[in-house]
Amino acid sequence: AAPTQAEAGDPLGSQYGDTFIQSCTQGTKTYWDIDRLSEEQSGRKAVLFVDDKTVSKGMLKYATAISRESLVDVSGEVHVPETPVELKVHSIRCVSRARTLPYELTDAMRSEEELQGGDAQLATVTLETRLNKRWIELRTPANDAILAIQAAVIQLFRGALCSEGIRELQLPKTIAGAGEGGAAVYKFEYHGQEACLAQSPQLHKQMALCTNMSRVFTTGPVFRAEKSNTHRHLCEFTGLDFEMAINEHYNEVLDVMDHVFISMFNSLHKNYAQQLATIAEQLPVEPLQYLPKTLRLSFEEGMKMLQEAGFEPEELGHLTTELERELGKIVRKKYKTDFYVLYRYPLAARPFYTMPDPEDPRYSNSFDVFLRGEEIISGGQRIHDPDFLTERAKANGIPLEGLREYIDCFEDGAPPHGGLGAGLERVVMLFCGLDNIRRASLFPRDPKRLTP
Ligand code: ATP
Ligand code: AMO
Repeated sequence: AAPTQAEAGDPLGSQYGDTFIQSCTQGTKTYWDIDRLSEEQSGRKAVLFVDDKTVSKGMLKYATAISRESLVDVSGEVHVPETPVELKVHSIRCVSRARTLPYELTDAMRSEEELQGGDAQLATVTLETRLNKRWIELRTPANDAILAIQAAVIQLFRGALCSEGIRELQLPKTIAGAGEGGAAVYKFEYHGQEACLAQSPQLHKQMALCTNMSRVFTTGPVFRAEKSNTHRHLCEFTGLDFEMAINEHYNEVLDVMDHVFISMFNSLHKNYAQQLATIAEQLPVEPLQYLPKTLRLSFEEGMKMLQEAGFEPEELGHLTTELERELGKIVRKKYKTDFYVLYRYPLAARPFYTMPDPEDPRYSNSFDVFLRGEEIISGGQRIHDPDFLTERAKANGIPLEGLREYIDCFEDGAPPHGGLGAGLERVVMLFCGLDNIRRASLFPRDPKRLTP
């Protein structure tokens, strides 16, 4: 019987999958905390105990020799049914013996800063060590909660778009050319041709709009070969993308973004409050502030705010990570929000397919969306005129070979369109206020990490 419905004295039956963490003795009883009673019990605290008045010396010796994190098969009875459930062991068998852990789970539940200040052995438990032993790290409640949030983010993204009647597409990852820029792409030999791993679904989500579909979305792995060893770049991440025909203005894309992400944040706060509290316990964070409708500021307004605060941003160039963060602080103070859009970016800072602003071609019909002062989404209107697209690709030094069909498809009638792309791990990292994107990925890939 599952101990949720159990009464004292019920037989425990056989519970495969129990994990030993700690033991202590009180009187004649030896106790273990177990953290994985069974799937439906997960998150419920439980203890096992062996009473040496009722079991043989041999069995007690066998039980106390089982190492922490081993998996055991236990039969016995429910002694105390309320949480923490107490289970009295009649017999126990070790199913899989764990090696001595490189560090205790109780230490894995502490932040690296805390560990740095303590014992010399524990000071070696850095993020790097934790990523090397990812499977151990992921036995802690905070990491489990991060993965629960990650699963919810992709589900809520999909749910919000499906509820609008937008169709999900599966798009190729093996493609002929670099979608986002020439340098940062993984190339490989594909049956005698050179191929690339898609840096985003950009080309094909746009081509999908040259059919009868007017709004589409897709989720899936994307690959970036930049040697970006930063807290927020991965070499492989999960892209959350949508693309739509627009009637008048790329604000229509931002309206969909608003619906998807505000409803996502509301739902995460409502339905994942427990997980967010668990994460914040180990990795403290300021509560996220956001408005019912996303604040929209022009890039120029943003630069002006930075200048007024004494910074010197490039007015028509790239906004550095440091200045993005500074702007985040200024916006939070002035508008009480950590979630905002900067629109009308300088054209020079955007990919070749971006539509220039018709009134001032130094700018473009594009935007980035920020959460806690860092970019989580990029998007905008695309060029749908094939000649102009070719001209912009050439001007940006993008090789045309892999882009021929992409550009060609706009010759057969293409609607004005726009869209956006978010990075799942970035959204999770910044929503939860994590200091490093690797904590938001089950098995992160960066320029120095291809394993585990
Ligand atoms: P994204 O690729 O999401 O836009 P980003 O905002 O950091 O991430 P861009 O502003 O588009 O990147 O910058 C262009 C490229 O430079 C990115 O593909 C990114 O991988 C890389 N890059 C950006 N910031 C850094 C950084 N601080 N260190 C190393 N590489 C960076
Ligand atoms: P961009 O290159 O800005 O735009 O990427 C879109 C979003 O993907 C995430 N992201 C990353 N996450 C982890 N590691 C990386 N190296 C990384 N690079 C990007 C960020 C970013 O906002 N095709 C356009 C989108 C569009 O216009 O529709 C694109 O890929 O969250």
